Amino acid sequence: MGGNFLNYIGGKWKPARSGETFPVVNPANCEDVIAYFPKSGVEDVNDAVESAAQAFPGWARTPAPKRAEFLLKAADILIARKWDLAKEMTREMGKILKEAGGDVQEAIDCAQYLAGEGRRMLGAVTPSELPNKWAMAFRKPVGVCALISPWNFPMAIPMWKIAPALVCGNTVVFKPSSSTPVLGTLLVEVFEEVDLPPGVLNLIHGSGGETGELLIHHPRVQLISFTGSVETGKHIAEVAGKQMKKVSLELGGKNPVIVLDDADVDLAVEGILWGAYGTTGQRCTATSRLIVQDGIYPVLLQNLIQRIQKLKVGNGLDPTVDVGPVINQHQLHKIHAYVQKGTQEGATLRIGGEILNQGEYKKGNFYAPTLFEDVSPSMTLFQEEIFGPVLSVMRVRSFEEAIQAANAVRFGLSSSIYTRDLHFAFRAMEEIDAGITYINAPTIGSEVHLPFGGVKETGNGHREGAAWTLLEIFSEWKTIYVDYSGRLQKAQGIE
Ligand code: UN1
Repeated sequence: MGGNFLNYIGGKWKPARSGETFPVVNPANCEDVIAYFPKSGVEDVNDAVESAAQAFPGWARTPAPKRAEFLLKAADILIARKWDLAKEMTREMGKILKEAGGDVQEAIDCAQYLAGEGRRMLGAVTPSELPNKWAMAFRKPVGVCALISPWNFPMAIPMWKIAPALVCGNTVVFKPSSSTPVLGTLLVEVFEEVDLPPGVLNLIHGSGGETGELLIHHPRVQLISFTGSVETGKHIAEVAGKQMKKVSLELGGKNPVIVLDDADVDLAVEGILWGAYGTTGQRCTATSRLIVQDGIYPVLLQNLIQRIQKLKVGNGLDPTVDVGPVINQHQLHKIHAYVQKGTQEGATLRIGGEILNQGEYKKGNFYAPTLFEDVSPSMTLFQEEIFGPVLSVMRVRSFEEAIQAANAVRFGLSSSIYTRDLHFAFRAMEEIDAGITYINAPTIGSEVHLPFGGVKETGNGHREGAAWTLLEIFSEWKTIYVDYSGRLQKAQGIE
């Protein structure tokens, strides 16, 4: 690693036309500058979109099973390189090594799974209301897709978008987060190695505010798939709406775990720890609210706090570390501002609540795993996505009160309930307003072949993950009627 990285446009590696670059640093040691990346401007974006547009007709005509072969070959390379890539990911993004391995694995799973669509991509044949006439529908690609991915899953989320886009026959301009461009580049290099035709997958670096903005406005971009903040998502939806682009958004979460009196305490503690502090709380699916019934409250909180005290914060390459750094200084201070606001609003800070910047923590962006008690739905801590290792706890009397609290936010991504009572487990499945509900398991850990996404401000109605939901995003339906009667037949019974 090191030196200058480039954009990948039309099968060639190129700097930004302006020659300008930006650095990427290791969040566990900000003195470790990993590399410099092109700050792409309007000409670079135009070149990338143009190259995708030129490659589109040829790629759209390539048989889907052939397109899928590129995904399988890419998956094979990722398997061989899994732990090398994971190490680079820990250095660039901070998550602990075993989680980084999971991120690469999710990309592998996704590529393998979606390659199957190359031989499936089912359409529909259905009876016609008229004799001697066939009615059917098949899927066609959309066109040039702008894929804009976040930094928290630098390999999995790009693959969630690239694999379905490619297998459906679209061409792509991919802009990884400017915080994780190394991993974005390493992924594109894999597709170059398997000889994906030039122009089918283009890579462009730069910030969301500049490069991303140019990309979403480009008139030849027909589809935008974005994962990130609600605020940016709303802006993209507006831009896309005005230009009638297809748009798929995966946005924030404020994911609750409900623990009922009859729950297995140890199991719940394990799940809450993993959901709230795994990936340093930087998942859209992270557990950020804990809603606990009165009877189990004292023992659950006592056990949980004891376990939080033992979490080791540090560089994710150290195998004894549980919680890695926060992505950057901006996020670190944003987390701390939420924590200060929590105290001001009357929540009780039980553990953590501080930036760690002494000794071994001096050079990185580290935050102490934090837990607040006495949090109520009117507080900022309860409502806003913090994207850091901060868990807010609320005490409730009943299942009904727990559901009401769980639903009292503008997000609806993931959720969980710990109970041994089937009655309440099934009611939670139905009554929690979220795209995903886990029973006796944490809010994180979705599998690639099921719908992933949420309700309310978490998204705009699309789901990633499952092939059948992804195909709805990345393809268009074409309906065909074949009338072989040899005469004019009129539908709707018109004589
Ligand atoms: C995200 O946080 O944006 O369910 C994605 C999970 C992972 C995906 C998280 N499989 O936590």
